Amino acid sequence: MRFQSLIALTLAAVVLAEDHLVTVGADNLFAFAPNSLVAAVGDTITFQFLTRNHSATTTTFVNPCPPPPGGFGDGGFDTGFHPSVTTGDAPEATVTIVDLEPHWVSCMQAAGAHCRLGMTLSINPPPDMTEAQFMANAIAST
Ligand SMILES: *[C@@H]1O[C@H](CO)[C@@H](O)[C@H](O)[C@H]1NC(C)=O
Ligand SMILES: [Cu+2]
Repeated sequence: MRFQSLIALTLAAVVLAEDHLVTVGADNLFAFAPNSLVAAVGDTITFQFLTRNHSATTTTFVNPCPPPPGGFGDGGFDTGFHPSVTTGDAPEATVTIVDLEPHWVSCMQAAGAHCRLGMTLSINPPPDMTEAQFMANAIAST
């Protein structure tokens, strides 16, 4: 009985953790898709790098560009650069969400040039800090 409960709990944990697929550079755009998502602790995000040579790197909401190498903040991340390939499967990088804080993501490429084109992704944005505002901050970054 106790053993069965343990198995049930383990299965529940496995089922509850969700992987969120985010494409990077689809249609050759400077964009993450989707560009906003809600993730739980233990969820993963798999970035699929489709074109050019991008990174997914956490940064600040107010002054996003360029994101710092290694990524900003506790629970932040940096996939590093992933050049796209012309044959075979697209490169992927998977990160695990470790808290429910907002995380603001952009691309480090070209000293922030991609970031300033509005290449942004919001993870767990609170109501008063929207993806639209984050993108506007990125475009206005110096
Ligand atoms: C990808 O971008 C990084 C950073 O600019 C650069 O160092 C690396 O050489 C690039 N890779 C390719 C294959 O272009
Ligand atoms: Cu980029």
